[in-house]
Order: sequence, then structure tokens, then C-alpha cells
Amino acid sequence: MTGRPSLAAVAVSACLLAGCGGVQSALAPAGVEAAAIARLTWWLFGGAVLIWSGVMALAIFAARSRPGAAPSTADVPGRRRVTDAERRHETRHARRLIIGGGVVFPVLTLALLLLFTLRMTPPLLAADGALTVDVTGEQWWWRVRYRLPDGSEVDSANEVRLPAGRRTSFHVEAADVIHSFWIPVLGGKIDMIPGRTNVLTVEPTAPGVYRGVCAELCGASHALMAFDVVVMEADEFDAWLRAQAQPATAPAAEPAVTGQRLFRDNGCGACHRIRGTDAIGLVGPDLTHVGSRLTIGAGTLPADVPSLAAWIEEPAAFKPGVQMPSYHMLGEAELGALAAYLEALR
Ligand code: HEC
Ligand SMILES: [Cu+2]
Repeated sequence: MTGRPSLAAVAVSACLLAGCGGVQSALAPAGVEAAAIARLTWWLFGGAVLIWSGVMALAIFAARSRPGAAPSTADVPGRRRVTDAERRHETRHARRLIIGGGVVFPVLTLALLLLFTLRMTPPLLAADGALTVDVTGEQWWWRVRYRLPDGSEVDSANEVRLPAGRRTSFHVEAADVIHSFWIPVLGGKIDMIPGRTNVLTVEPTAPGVYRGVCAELCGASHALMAFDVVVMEADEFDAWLRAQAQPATAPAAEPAVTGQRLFRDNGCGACHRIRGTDAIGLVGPDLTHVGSRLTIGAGTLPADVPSLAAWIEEPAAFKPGVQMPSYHMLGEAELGALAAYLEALR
């Protein structure tokens, strides 16, 4: 072997490893739980490399050494006869290796790993967060509800904001099929199951914008079901949540005023709620502060006017199978007015 292939291998792995960062990487943790999981991953990886190397070394040793079943009676030309004592010694040796390497070592290693993970799991699943966020997986978006210690609730969708340095417990379930809630930089994934509430607690440590995904194939647009995770400084978060609890402000200028009228006339309020208006639908995402979110359509498009207009005209163009009808019949100006109204809902 020349040095070339290994150089190429290094180059390829460097490129691959360069992908192990960013907003959605379990290997670039931004929270206490994800850091523990990443640590465990590296320990397991290191252990696996060690064990694999040991097994390979043994395999090479076995392939190179003299056959174990050497003829005992006939003399092999050029080789000394194996004595019975040597044979017994060798058998004992082999047995010890098999029992040691094949039984004791794996039982001990796996038992230790089991104890380690059993100890690690309870804090991940504890429901002791200072803040509780209910998240319901739906085909193909996320219903979000912040539940505050004082009993009040704030509804949102397709985006989760969290305070850094505080524990937050997610109570997750599903409205239709099984989904899986996963914010790789913050913690493990947890199944969202219809009729059952699962709990996952995280403590973000680094403010920033990250990404969560659905980690369970849940239908045609499963891959278009993501959400932004915005970790803020704790006091900033408190101010933000207070603002989110407020009803929507009525539009003051055109074209948003027309947009609000179109929203009512086209029956959008049958499926969407905008707190402070007569739109009280609960089928789709709460739009009270949709303009303050980073994306629409569960991480599919930016929350700006052109994207909002394009989405309303034909959501299925961006998300196959989407449970929102198209509004082809609306003209460009009407779509623009609707989009301006929604974008101003901050
Ligand atoms: C039959 C129910 C229904 C009607 C009627 C409806 N929508 Fe929707 N809408 C949905 C659903 C469901 C979603 C979530 C789609 C997804 O991302 O999978 C959605 C998503 C949206 C979003 C993106 C929200 C976000 O946070 O991602 C906007 C904006 C929106 N609808 C605007 C409108 C407007 C404007 C109208 C009226 C012209 C309307 N919708 C009518 C069901 C409806
Ligand atoms: Cu899903």
C-alpha cells in the first residue's frame, strides 16, 4: 500500500467530520443533556475502536500462528513433535482466552455500560423543568404551548424558544401518527405517541438558533417537519414570553388592514387562531405572532412577505399532502395583503 490511499481517506473523513457541526448536530452540543450524550457517544466510540483493534489483532495472530490441530502422531517434517504437556498447556490457554474474552469481558463491559446509561437516563426524563412546554406532533407541523408556573398558557407553533441556564420539560404527544421530537444540540430524541404523554427535559447552555426535527417517518412530508429552536438569555426570554402572551395588535395601515379583512372573508379563521380577533380555529398553527417566527410551514420557508404569499397561494407546492387548502383564486394583490397582515403579527 502506498501513502496515497490513506491520504485520500484522511481527506474524505476530514470532509465528513466537517459536517459534524452546526445547528443540528448531536456532536456540537449546546445543552447539558446533549453534552452528556455526546460524551457517552465518544466513550462508546473509543471503546469500540479498542475492542475492534483487539479482535483484529487476535484474528491476525490466529491466522499467522501454527494450526491448532497439528498432527499428534505423525511427525511433520522440519517440525518438532508437540508433546502432550504442551498440548494440555495450549488447551488450557485457549479455554482461558475463550472464557475470558468471550464471556467475562463482554458481560462485564455490557453490565458497566448498562449501569452507566441507567444512571444517565432519569435526569433526561425527569419532569422537573422550571418551564413546561407541551409540543404536539401533527402531520406535518408542531403545536406548541408554554405552560407557566402561575398556571397561564401561551400558544405558538413551529418554533420553540428556551431560556439558557434553566431546565425546560417538554411534554410531547401526537395528534395523528407517531412522530419523534428531536433537538440534537439539546438532548436525546423522544417518541410522540397519540394518547400518551412523554417527557423530555433539557437545559440549554449556549444562546443561539438551532434546529429540531421529526425523527420518525410520519408520512409524505416527514422531511418537511422541522422547527427552529431559539435559545435566549433568561431575562430576554421572559420578556419575549410576556410579549407572546399578548393578543395580536390590529393592523393600522394598508395593505395589512385589507389583509385582515381577507383573512376573515376567506375563512382562514376556521382553522387558525389569532388571539384578539374572531379567528379561533384550532386545526392549524396559532398565527397570533406568526410574523415574529423565523420560518413558516415547520421550517419550510422564511417568514417573510413573499414566502407567506406563495405559501397561502399553494401550500402543497412546498409541502406535499399538506392539510391546508390552496387559495389560487386570490389575486397577487390579495395574497400580498394577507401576507403583509400576517408578517406584521409580531
Ligand atoms: C382547513 C384548514 C385550514 C385553512 C382553511 C387554512 N389553513 Fe393555513 N394551515 C393549515 C394547516 C394544517 C397548516 C400547517 C401546515 C403544515 O405546515 O404542515 C397551516 C399553515 C399555515 C401557515 C404557516 C404557519 C406556520 O407557523 O408555519 C400560514 C401562514 C397559514 N396557514 C395561513 C393561512 C391563511 C392566510 C389562510 C386563509 C387564506 C389559511 N391558512 C387557511 C390549515 C388551514
Ligand atoms: Cu413527524
